[in-house]
Amino acid sequence: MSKTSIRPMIEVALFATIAYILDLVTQPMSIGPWISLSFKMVPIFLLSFRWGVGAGAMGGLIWGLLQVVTGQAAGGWLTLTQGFLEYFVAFSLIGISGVVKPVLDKAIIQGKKLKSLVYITGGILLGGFSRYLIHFIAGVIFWGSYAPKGQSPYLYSFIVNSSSFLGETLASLIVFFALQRFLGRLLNTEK
Ligand code: 218
Repeated sequence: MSKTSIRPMIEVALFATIAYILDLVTQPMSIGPWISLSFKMVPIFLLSFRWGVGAGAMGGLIWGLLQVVTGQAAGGWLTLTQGFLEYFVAFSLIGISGVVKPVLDKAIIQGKKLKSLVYITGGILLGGFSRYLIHFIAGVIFWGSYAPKGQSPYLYSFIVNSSSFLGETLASLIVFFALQRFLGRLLNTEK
């Protein structure tokens, strides 16, 4: 049996809490009529890139759980199935971004800057897309009645969720690109 070491566990708790607090205290930054940047997924991506899929998924799950137990999810919680999908499954799926960790580590060790950024971009897009695919599906099934008169639930859910998807993943990409000089130290878990 393999034992989970203490360090990633502490970081999961810390970064999930930071994501929750960022969500509470920051306003999305509007960059046009359709997209607002929102940086709150960054801590979960950091977890995924530092420790891999399992830690990222655990961090996302705890972030979702924190929103639910503190009542922050109330407005987005319609039914048990929908709430479970959108707060537990969707947020855990952000951790999929960690699949790039092995190749990312290699690229960073070899000092290949462009390659590192390509893997980070791939991880962020994959994690963000996986999460928002769930929100899109839940939007069609559970939020269709909120669509403007005459608009199909598919189009409505696509408009709402693709705009949030873009705002959140774009913001995360900007942060990681801005921090590229420090990636080696940010993602090094050895010391
Ligand atoms: C069309 C539509 N409206 C609302 C929701 C609910 N939703 C969307 C995105 C993210 C989250 C989690 C909280 O940030 C929620 C609950 C939807 N899926 N579709």
